[in-house]
This record gives sequence, C-alpha cells and structure tokens, in this order.
Amino acid sequence: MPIIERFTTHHVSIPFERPLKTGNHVYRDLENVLLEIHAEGLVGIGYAFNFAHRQAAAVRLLVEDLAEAMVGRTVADVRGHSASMWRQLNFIGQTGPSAMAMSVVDTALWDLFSRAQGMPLWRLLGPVRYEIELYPTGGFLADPIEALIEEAQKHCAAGYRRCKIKVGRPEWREDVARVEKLRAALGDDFGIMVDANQAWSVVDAIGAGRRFQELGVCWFEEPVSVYDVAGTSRVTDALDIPVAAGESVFTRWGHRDLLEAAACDVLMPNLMRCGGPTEFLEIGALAAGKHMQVSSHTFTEISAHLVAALPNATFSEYLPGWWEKLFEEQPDIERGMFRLPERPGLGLTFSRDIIDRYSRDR
Ligand code: SMN
Ligand code: MG
Repeated sequence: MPIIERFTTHHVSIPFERPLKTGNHVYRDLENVLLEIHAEGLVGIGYAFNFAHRQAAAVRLLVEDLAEAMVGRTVADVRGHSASMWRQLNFIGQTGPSAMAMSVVDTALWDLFSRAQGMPLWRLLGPVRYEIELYPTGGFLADPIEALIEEAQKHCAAGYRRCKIKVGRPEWREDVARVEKLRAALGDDFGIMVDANQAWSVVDAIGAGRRFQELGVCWFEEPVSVYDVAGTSRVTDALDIPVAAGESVFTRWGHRDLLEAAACDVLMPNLMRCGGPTEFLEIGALAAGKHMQVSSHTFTEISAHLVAALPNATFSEYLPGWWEKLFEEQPDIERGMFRLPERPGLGLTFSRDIIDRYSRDR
C-alpha cells in the first residue's frame, strides 16, 4: 500500500449570485477548504465549506495540522488514522471546526484507500444500491413566491419526486401561505419538504407543522433548536409527518443524543460535521440499530458512496449549482437519480480553473 508523502490545501471563496436567506443565516459566499493528499502518484481529496472567511481559514489550519501527522503513514490504515485524529484533537475537543477538519482528512484518506485498490469507494464498501434518489433544495426565504414555484416546477419536469424549500419566518403563517400557493401550483403528487433551520419555538413549530401536515408536506426539517432534544421530540410526537434533524450536530455522539431520545423520524448526517466517512458509517449503523432512516445532508457527490452502503438510507440532498464547479467531473443525474461513478476512489478531481480563479490562498 502506498505511503503518504505530502499534502496541499486551498481556500476557495465563491460568491453566490444573490444572498441566500434561511431561518437562521444569510449566505453570501461559499468558502471552501480543499485538501489533496499525495501518496506515490495517487491523490486523495476532501473538502469542507463554511460561510465566513476566517472561520474557513481556521478549519484550514486544523486540516493542515491533521494532514501533516499523516505524512509517512500507509494509506491502508484508514480507521486507525481516524482514531489517531480523535486523540490529536483531544485537548480542543472533537466538535465544531475540529470535526470539520477531521472530516476533510478522513474523506481524503478513504479516497486514497479505494484509489489504491483501483475501485470506487462505494464498490469497496459493498453496496446495497447502485443509484441514489436525490431531492433538490432551493426556495430560500427572500425568493419571491413566483420564483419558488417556477423552480419547483422545473424540478418536477426534470423528474425529481420532491424538493425542499426554506421556512422559518418570525411569523409562521407567512410560510404556510407560501406552501399553500406552492401546493396549489404543483398539485398533490409532488413531494414538498420544508426546512425551518431551527428558527421556531416548539409551540410555533407545532402550529406550523399541523398546517403543513394538512397541505401534505412530506418532511419537516430542524423545526427547533437542535440543542433542544426534548423540544424536537415534542414536535415529532405532535405531528404525523416525518421530522428530520442531524445536520447541525457533530460526530456519532451528537447523533446518538437524537437517537436515544427518538427525537426525530429521520437522521440527516452532514459529512463534514459528522467527522467524515468513518463517522458517517458509524452513524448509519447506530441509526439502523434504532430502526431509524438516514438521509445525507449536502456533499451529494461524496455522501452518495456511503449512502450506497447503508440499507437504512433513503433519498439524499442535492443543492444544484453549489459545488459542481469545484470538480472536473460532473454528477451523473437522470430523472432525479444519481448514478454512482465507476472511477476509482471518490472519482473526483478538483478543478484547477476554479482554484486559480477563486483561490484566497495566503
Ligand atoms: C443547509 C445548511 C447549510 C448549508 C447548506 C444547506 C440547509 C439544508 O439547512 O438543509 O439544505
Ligand atoms: Mg437543513
């Protein structure tokens, strides 16, 4: 097995065409931290994103700290390297930026490990499926209702079976009014998913959730603060529609808290917050042990390899236009289905053009 020789990082800051508003944030720039680990002619890649320049810069420093410790080691010991990163981060803790950095390195190591064997990662893991159903996310809070309807109609025409829009305004009845208009425009067969990004109180979330339920909404994401595990449970218990949570918690331990309380119906691990493929697979197994479904959050092109190996995984999130340009290879999506690549490893190479154009390197 090849030995890790060196690594390179980049900070690539890509402005959004318009600021994107959720119940909790305004996104102006997509700040990406890229890692390439080199091992005897092979290159493994990983990335994390952020919406604040210095926060991404802090993650980059942590990535470099962890990647440096890999130099001279074999690409074979992926789980061993994950365990050693846990130890290395002990003093500052393994959540927040630490988990993001660990994820970037762990992703690059799984990429290298599968490349070294000439196999796509998903094939190496022994898949339960060969393609993954995707749902697109859009419909941000500042988007006019006409634009939101037009976008959803395009998704429907492209063959997607559902899409996700943002809710979470201070006055929840305004969100319900938008969902009513969307439902009227789309008819009853298309799945409408809503994401409140933790903006509501338990009482408001239940009030809105009851109306969403009447409108046939098929997914209610992060209704309340993710730290309010009991509150998330109250919302879940009060409603008959699936409540999803997990994108904002870190590592298997954050997910364990939601699982133990049966706080939601679907767990949605985010590859970079959960700590990388090693942790993602652990979370999938923990969830299976509680008969809970998982649905990956962002990182479509990488999470798909892991989702392919999890029997309890359902459809995955896709944010059209956010990350495709980072890579030379474009996702193979047809009628809402993501076809897993046959290229070795993750099957992804960073685009030199994008690095040259948007790099904010020191
Ligand atoms: C979201 C949050 C952060 C980055 C991208 C998307 C959002 C979602 O909560 O679930 O789509
Ligand atoms: Mg969300």
